[in-house]
Amino acid sequence: MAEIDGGRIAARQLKAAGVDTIFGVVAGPMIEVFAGAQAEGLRVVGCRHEENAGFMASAWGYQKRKPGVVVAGSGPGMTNTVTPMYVATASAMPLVVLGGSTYGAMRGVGGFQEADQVAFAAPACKWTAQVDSTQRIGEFVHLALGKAVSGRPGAVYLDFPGHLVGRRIPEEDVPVRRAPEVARPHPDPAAIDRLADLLAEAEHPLVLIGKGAAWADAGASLARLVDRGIPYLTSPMGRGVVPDDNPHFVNAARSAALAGADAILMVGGRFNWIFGFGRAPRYREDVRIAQIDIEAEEMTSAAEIELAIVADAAVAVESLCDALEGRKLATARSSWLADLREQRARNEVEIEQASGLDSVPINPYRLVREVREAASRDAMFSVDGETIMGVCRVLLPSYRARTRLNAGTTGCMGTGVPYAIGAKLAHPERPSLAVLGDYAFGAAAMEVETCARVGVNVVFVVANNEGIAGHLIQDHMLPPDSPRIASLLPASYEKMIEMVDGHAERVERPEEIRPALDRALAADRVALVHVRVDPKATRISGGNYLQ
Ligand SMILES: Cc1ncc(C[n+]2csc(CCOP(=O)(O)OP(=O)(O)O)c2C)c(N)n1
Repeated sequence: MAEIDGGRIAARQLKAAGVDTIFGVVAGPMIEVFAGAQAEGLRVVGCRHEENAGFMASAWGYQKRKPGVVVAGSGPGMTNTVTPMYVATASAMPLVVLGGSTYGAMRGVGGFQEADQVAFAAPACKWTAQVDSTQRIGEFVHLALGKAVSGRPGAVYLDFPGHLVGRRIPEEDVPVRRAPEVARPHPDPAAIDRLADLLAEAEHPLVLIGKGAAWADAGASLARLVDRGIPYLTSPMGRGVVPDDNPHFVNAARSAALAGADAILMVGGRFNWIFGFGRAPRYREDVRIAQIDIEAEEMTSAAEIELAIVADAAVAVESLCDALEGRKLATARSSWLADLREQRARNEVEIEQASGLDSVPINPYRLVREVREAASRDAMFSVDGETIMGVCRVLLPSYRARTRLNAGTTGCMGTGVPYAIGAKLAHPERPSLAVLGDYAFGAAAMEVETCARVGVNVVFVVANNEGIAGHLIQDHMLPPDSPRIASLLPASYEKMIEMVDGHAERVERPEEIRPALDRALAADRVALVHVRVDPKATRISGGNYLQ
């Protein structure tokens, strides 16, 4: 009778769920899972650190609308995945970590790499479990995959005691489970009518778009809604759900929009720090707030929500558009939209001016303008760093849902490199650019070797301002004459790509940026454009770098 080991059982279940790529660092006791994945025809991306594997898988899953899967070895291999699990849950990205743990007979007596891994994972995850037999591995993997994408996506952790992974059992004892087709939750029609009244009667309505709308692919419905004449703002990763060149997009007049709105509809976002908690002083005291979210628990937050609709964002917004069809909106009689457009134009003047500077060392606004002009509309951007992320926020557009990845809800540096790799593996046909500070690049730089080895042609753009936020923290926030702890060497980062025979560019002058970017985008291999930018340059506008 044919036998099968626990690793192969896990791999079969992954394949049945449509997962064709997994990430990880090969280690015991999960060798059989990696081997099983290869035997089942899955692509195994061997990474240089489990944390990076976790971020790559999160980005891959977010792009594919499937669970991203990481396989990690026991002890420190698994604990290295805790940060990506926390980030994935906070940023609503679907991530499944399969972690090997110490063998049963060694538990409690100082087994090799023994750790309470489920306890490490628990606060970072929406669900955790430990496999209890080889027979049930497929079932547990099925559960883990489903939990990661159900409702609001997030991280789940499944623990594999080592002795269960390598054990062989008769093949016919192993059923493969099929993922359910989950219909999109529809909204209550009466609530949609109330929401239509709320927006139709408001003089200063505003729509807020979060990455839940990106996940739900609500772009077409949202465009139909805002095109009725309603301005909208997005969260950083909600960019592109409605293309940024929509005339109702007012992120550049964000403070004025939040402060002036009398009725707000939040779609797939949260009233956390990114949206100023949805209350005064950034909002009007008397603002009326409605919210559409897939999670009922989201409706109890810092903000006072008047009307909460638990539903899929795309379906709910489409129903709302139908309910508004043929109705006149009170805002059409006000100057609300025109005023915000004027404010937007005023705010953009200084930024556009900075982006035209041809000073040496290069101003970061000039760099990002060149990136904007070199990239195609379908480009995917991963942005990571402090100053550079703030500059990208105001200058770099997005035109499609889920093409913008950044440090997210947790503000996690070190995501940019792996996110760009995960996105490229999900959509090899689209350009994937990572625009990174020198610290942010360094946090995961060794993954350039993964790119070269696996054949992932990401373009890394490193804005090197010689430190954490350039010299800002060192010179203005630390005591004068203190050791330069926030500074970094002006290292030759292009050499890190030469090391793996990638395409390397070093740029010192503004006129060199565009040709270097064009060559990097055309190179048929991983590429890095190292740009020396002014360490003294800071962001122009106020607000947090993520907002
Ligand atoms: C994991 C993590 N560690 C530390 C921080 C604190 N932090 C915020 S921005 C930043 C680095 C910014 O420097 P860089 O990436 O060079 O970009 P720049 O601001 O210079 O453009 C750090 C370390 C963080 N947000 N996340």
